[in-house]
Amino acid sequence: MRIKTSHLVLPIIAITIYAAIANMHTYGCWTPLTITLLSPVNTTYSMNSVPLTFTVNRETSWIGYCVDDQGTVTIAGNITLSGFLDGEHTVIVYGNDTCGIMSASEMVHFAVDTTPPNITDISQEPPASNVMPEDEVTVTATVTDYVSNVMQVTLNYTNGNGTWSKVDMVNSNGDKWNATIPAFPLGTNVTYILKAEDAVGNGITTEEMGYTYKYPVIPEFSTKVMLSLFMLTTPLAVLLYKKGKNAPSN
Ligand SMILES: [Ca+2]
Repeated sequence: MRIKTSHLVLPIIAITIYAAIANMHTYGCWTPLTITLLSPVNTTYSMNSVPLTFTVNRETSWIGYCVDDQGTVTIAGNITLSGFLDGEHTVIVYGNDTCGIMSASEMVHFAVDTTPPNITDISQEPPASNVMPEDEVTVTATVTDYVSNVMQVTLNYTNGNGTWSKVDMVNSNGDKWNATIPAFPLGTNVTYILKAEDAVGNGITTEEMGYTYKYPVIPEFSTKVMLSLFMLTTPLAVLLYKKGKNAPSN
């Protein structure tokens, strides 16, 4: 009996499907490849390197990762991702199972913040040249931070006796922070430093920025005496000037 080619089509298809099913069964292809990212997580890191850690539920033939949509990089397993700039980032891990089916982890969003806050516009009231014994001194500064928020700003001051006092500065208006140094006796030389810290622990002091703030406590009468002298001498000077102007010239 002669077998027509058309009679072979169905058996071949059946055998192919059976082989494929057997192969899928042998290699567990019925179970989808699941990639679970353990690190990084959705948070802000204070270092520019982050561990890339993940698990898979079955054998893989290929694994790769993609950071910030910058292309896929092949890896053999967990690694450390490095060289991140401060800011927001994403990462996703891809994998092929032994049946050649690709899966992907969930995309993880995270941030990197390695920079301490910026302290600017530091001022005090009364000014450093005019602090008298009864004066409390209010110190004001602008403090900002890139990526994470300003967590804490402190004012540290000393009267030169070797000990430092610390007071938390209050966020009064936008990026403005202020705190008060108590009054000190006449002749005291006060030194103060501001320290700021962001939400992930990056800190800086005004001393580290190269700024030192000092003021002496001066006598209370000095300004009043100066003012009285000014009020007394000014009319006298005007009078002498007018007299000189009106005097007949020789
Ligand atoms: Ca920061």
